[in-house]
Amino acid sequence: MQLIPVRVEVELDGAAVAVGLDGPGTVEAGPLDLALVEGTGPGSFGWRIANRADDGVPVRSVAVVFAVQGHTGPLRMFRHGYQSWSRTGVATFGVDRDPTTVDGSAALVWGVHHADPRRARDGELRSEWVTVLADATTAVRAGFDDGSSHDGTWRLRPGDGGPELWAEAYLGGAVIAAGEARRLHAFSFDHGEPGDAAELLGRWAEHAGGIAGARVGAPYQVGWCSWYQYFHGVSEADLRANLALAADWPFELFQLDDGYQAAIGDWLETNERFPSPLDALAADITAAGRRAGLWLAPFLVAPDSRVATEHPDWLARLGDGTPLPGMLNPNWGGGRDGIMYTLDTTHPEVAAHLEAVAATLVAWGFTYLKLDFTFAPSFDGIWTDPARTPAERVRAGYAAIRRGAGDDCFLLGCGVPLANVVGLVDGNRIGADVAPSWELEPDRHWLEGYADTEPSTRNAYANTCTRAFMHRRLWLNDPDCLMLRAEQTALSADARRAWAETVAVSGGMALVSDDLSLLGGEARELLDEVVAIGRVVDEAARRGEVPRCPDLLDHRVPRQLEAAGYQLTVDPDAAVSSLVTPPAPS
Ligand code: 9PG
Repeated sequence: MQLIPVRVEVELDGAAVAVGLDGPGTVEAGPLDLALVEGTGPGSFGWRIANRADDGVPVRSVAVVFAVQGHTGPLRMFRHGYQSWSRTGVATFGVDRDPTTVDGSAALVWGVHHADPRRARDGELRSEWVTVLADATTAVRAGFDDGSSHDGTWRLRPGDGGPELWAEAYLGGAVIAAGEARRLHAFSFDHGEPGDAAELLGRWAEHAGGIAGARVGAPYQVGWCSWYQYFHGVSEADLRANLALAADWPFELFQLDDGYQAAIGDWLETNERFPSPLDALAADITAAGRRAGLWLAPFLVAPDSRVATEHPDWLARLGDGTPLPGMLNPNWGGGRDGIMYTLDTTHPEVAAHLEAVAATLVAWGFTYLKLDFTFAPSFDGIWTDPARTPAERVRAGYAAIRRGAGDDCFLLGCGVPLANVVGLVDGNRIGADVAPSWELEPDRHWLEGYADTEPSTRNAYANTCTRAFMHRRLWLNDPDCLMLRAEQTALSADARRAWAETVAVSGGMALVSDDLSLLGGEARELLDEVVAIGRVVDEAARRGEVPRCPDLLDHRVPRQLEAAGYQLTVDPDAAVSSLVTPPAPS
C-alpha cells in the first residue's frame, strides 16, 4: 500500500479551494500560501500557511490529500476518538460509517465527539490525531506530532480514483491575520504489518509525548471516588462515612466528585448537602492520610450561577449574541433545564479566574483535580480572541489551571480533547464511564451513532484496550473506576473480575467507587490483586514496556491485553475473562 500526495485542500469559512501538489513545494490556495516541506524524520512532513491578503482570513481546515494505492483487500482504519469518552477502535472502509452519518444522529453531540463538529461525508471514516490504515498485508501509521495548536483529523474518503487519506489540520475558523505565517503540526507515516499496529502506535505516542513534554512521572494511583455509587446525590455524610471506613483500605487518593458544588461554575462554595466548607473537607481527608481530590467542570457555568450572573462578559457567545451552550445535563438544573454556558478561555479575566480557582483549591488542600466536560471551549462561537483555534482555546483553559494549581498538583483530564492537553495533565480518562452494568442499561435512551460512548462497563473496557498504548507515554491512563460491590449492581462476579483484571493489566489508575460498607473480603481481595498486578505493569510501562493490545485491528472491541508477562483474554459479549500470570521469578 502506498500513499501518494496529490493535492491540497483549503477550507476558508464558506469557500473551499483545491490545488494540485505532488510533493514538497509551495502552492497558492486562495489568499493563502501553503508550503509543504520534508520533515526531520523519514516519512515526515512539515507545513505552514501564510496569508497573502490585506485582511484577516478565517481558516476552517487545511489538508494534504494522499491517494491510497496498491492496497490488497478491504481497508481497515484504527479510528482514534476525539475526547476521553469517544470510542476508539477499528472500522472497515466501505462498511462502517462515521457516526454523524448514521440515521437519526443528533447534530447536538457532533462537536462533543469530533474536532470538526459538522457531518462527515458519506462513506468517510475519520480518526483524530493518529490512525493506522491496514490492508491484508501492510499497515501504515499516520499521525500528527502534536495537538496543542490545532487538531489533526485523518479522513479516509472515497475519491474519484480510489480511496484518499486526508491529513487535515483543523483550525476551526481561526483568523489568520494579514501577512501572518503559521506553522502547522508536522505529520508522519510509519510502516509495518497489520499485527504491528500496537507497536506502530506506541512508537508514535513515545514521539508525540516527547515533543509536547508529556507529564508521565506521577506515581501509580490508588484511590476512592464518590461518583459511581452516589452520583449527583452525594452528601458530606456519605463522604465522611467512607473516609472513616477507608482507614482499612490502601487508598492514597480520596476524591469527591460532582454533587458538592453550589452551582456549576461556583466551585468554591458547597450546597446544602455539604454543611462544611471545602477547606475543612480537604483538611479532614488530608488528616486521614489521603490526598484530597476534587471534581470540577471548569469551563462550564450554570446560567444562574454566581460566576455567570456576575460576569456575563466572561461567556463565549453564539452569533446571535446569546451565551454559547457547552453541555446539556438536566441533573445540574441551573435555571435553563440543564443548559450550561461556556467560559471564554481566551478572555484574560477568565484565564485569571481559572488560575485563581485552581490556586485556591490547592491552597485549601485539594492537590488532585479532575477537570471534566472540558471539550466545551472547542465549540464554534464568538470568542474574545478570534485568532485562536479550538485546540488553543481548550489548552488555554488547562494552561491557566496548571498555572494556578502549580507543578505538584495532579491534574486529571476528563471529557477532554486528548491531543490538546499533553504536557499539562498528569492523567487522562481514556474511555466512557463505567456503570454498575456491563451492557448499556436497556431503558437508557442513547444517542444514535454514539451508544458506544455512553456509560457501560463494556464501553470503558473497549477503550482501555484500544488506548492502552498511550499509558506513561502521553500521560497516565485513567480507565475509569473499578466496580467492586456485589449488591446494588447488575454486574456479575465474572464481569466485575473481567473489568478489574483489565484495569490491572492496563497499568492504569486504580480507583474504587463503591460505598465501602458494601464491600466484603472478596471485593478487597480483588482490589489487592488489581493493585499488585497494576504496580508491576505500571513499573514496566515506566521502563518503556507499555501494555499491548495484540488484536487491535481484528475486532471492534478487542479481546486481548498483555503486559509484563500477563496475558488477559476477555469475551466482551459474555463478560468473562481469563488471566495468564507470568511464572514467579525463581
Ligand atoms: C460527573 C461525571 C463523572 C464521570 C465523568 C462524567 O452526557 N452526559 O450527560 C454525561 C454525564 C456524565 C458523564 C459523562 C457524560 O460523566 O466521566 O466520571 O465525573 O461526569 O457528572
